[in-house]
Amino acid sequence: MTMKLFDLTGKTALVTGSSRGLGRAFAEGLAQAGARVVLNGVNAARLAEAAAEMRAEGHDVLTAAFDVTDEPAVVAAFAGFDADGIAIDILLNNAGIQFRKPLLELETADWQRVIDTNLTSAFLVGREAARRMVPRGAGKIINIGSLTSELARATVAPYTVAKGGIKMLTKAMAAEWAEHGIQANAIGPGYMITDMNEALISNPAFDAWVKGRTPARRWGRPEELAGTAIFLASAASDYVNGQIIYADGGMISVL
Ligand code: GCO
Repeated sequence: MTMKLFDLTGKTALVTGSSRGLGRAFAEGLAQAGARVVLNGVNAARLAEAAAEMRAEGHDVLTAAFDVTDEPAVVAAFAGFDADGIAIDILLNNAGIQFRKPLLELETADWQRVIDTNLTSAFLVGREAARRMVPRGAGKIINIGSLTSELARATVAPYTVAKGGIKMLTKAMAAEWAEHGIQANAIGPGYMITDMNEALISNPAFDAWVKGRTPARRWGRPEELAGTAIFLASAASDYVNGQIIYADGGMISVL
């Protein structure tokens, strides 16, 4: 019984921004739990490479190259899924960028680019997915937040605002879509070992700060987020809605 609860066999999961980094780790985890995975990104070549690697591991993988900030492209992508008979049962909104600069020096275009990529995309892709989940009376939406969904750090204001918005968008999705059998939740990763964080990891002072500020005294590994994603993507979370689960080594819980 227990394992059935976490079994994603027969389900199709779309993971945005999944050719590398956390998105790729989420895709691997959902595939290991039995899901067919649709990889997304803007670079078709990188997607094809990631798909080939995952197929070599025995996973059922499709690719869908589209820009999650481009509304016509998002609408067209889902029209393509419809035409191909692909029902997206699980949407994991992972796509995101980081841009570090003090607010006083921040260009509006850079602010907007981060908000568009990290927050508006979750609305655009979530809305298209939910338009198909509602009639089916079932669906799982997992938005990727951050420690900055709760706490601010200097020089990452647009990222922080977007991730705070992700937490509240998740609750808004739950408010409107839970009655249709859709569970919308979020994951808040801690400081993870990713390309996006390379500049921080290789900075001895920042590395020391993360290790001192995190009860687990270490950075997280992307694959350590997979279990939380599988839980939120599976029947095990059918009565969980509007939540954000932090997988952060305890950082958000301590001063
Ligand atoms: C930063 C980092 C963070 C982490 C993560 C923490 O510049 O502080 O990029 O934003 O990536 O979001 O949860």
